[in-house]
Amino acid sequence: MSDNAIPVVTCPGHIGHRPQVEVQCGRPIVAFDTVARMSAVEQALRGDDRVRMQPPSADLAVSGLITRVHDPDLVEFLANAWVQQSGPGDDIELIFADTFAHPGLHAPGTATKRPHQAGAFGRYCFDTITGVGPDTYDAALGSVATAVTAAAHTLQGVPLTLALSRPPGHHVSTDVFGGGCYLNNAAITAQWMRDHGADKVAIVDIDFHHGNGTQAIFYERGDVFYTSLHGHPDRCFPYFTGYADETGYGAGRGTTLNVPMPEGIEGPQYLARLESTLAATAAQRPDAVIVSLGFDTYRSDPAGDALLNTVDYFAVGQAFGQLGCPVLAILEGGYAVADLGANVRAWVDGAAGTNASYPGAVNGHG
Ligand code: SP5
Ligand code: ZN
Repeated sequence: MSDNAIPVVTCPGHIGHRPQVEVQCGRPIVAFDTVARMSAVEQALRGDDRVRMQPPSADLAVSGLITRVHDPDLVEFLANAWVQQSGPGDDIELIFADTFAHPGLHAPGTATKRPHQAGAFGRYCFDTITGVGPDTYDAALGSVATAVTAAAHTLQGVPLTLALSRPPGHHVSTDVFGGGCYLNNAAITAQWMRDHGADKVAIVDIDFHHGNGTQAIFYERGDVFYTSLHGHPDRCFPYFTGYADETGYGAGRGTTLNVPMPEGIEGPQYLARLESTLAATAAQRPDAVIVSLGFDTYRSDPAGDALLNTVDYFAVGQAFGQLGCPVLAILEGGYAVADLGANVRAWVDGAAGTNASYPGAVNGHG
């Protein structure tokens, strides 16, 4: 452990969030976002002497930060959902929506925010894969605290910091959650950095899925640049966002950049897209870059159809390490648990400029 160690902030509260099931296309399946994901990542980084692992700051007043980005009604729903909607004596372990506030459902001219308590889940959630259990909200709060604790290092100029946030966050907009996410860690953290001295923040989202929530939160703002590489919405969750013609609006015109990718993309083609995305990011001259760091672009990941190898994450990390501004990586998805730890370590090796030997790696370009 040295003075220029890489801060890695852990997320102790995540273990309370243990979804057993999610429903994909009407079929109940074993939930993707397991506790084991984070154990794999922690185990891969623990004992790495470049890294200084630390828990989130206990005194962080997270609730005030969250409503800088999220609608207080969404936060209140999440805080109370389990208690209000799980029946007494029920042996249910997770609650879901059964009716969604689809725009076509509302009588013409009426508010879209019908407050009916029984329908609240379908008002605030957009899918059937994001259940709420007894400790989900506390875990989500801890996940935010992890990211913001890490961001304090970034604001002090630390070149590389990691937040091992779980549950992930990038699918949550101002007032709608989904995609296995409950509170938008990256967006809340970007806002916190703006509130604490950063004039311009860029978010580079390399989770396999489009970060519809982060995009929506900053779509009409010029102070937070959002860019994403993701599976094309013509075939990939969350389907309705992430097209290349979504480029921002109003004051945010030109500060959203989407790069939808074809099925089966391999490392070299992926890295070429990443390089031009990062060039556009650097051209914004951000004070800091937040990486929404998902590993579901891995070739054996069950949630995506990209074909990256472990060595490619070394090259991806290198590209971020060469940006020339402080980088804060916040974990998002990544469900190939057996290789997740190695993939995270490869990314850290690349971003930290470690002279690791990765078979097949070419300096600077993987
Ligand atoms: C944070 C994160 O990575 N959330 C994304 C989770 C996406 N889960 C995939 C959902 C895909 C559903 N499509 C299944 C098609 C079978 N009919
Ligand atoms: Zn994802």
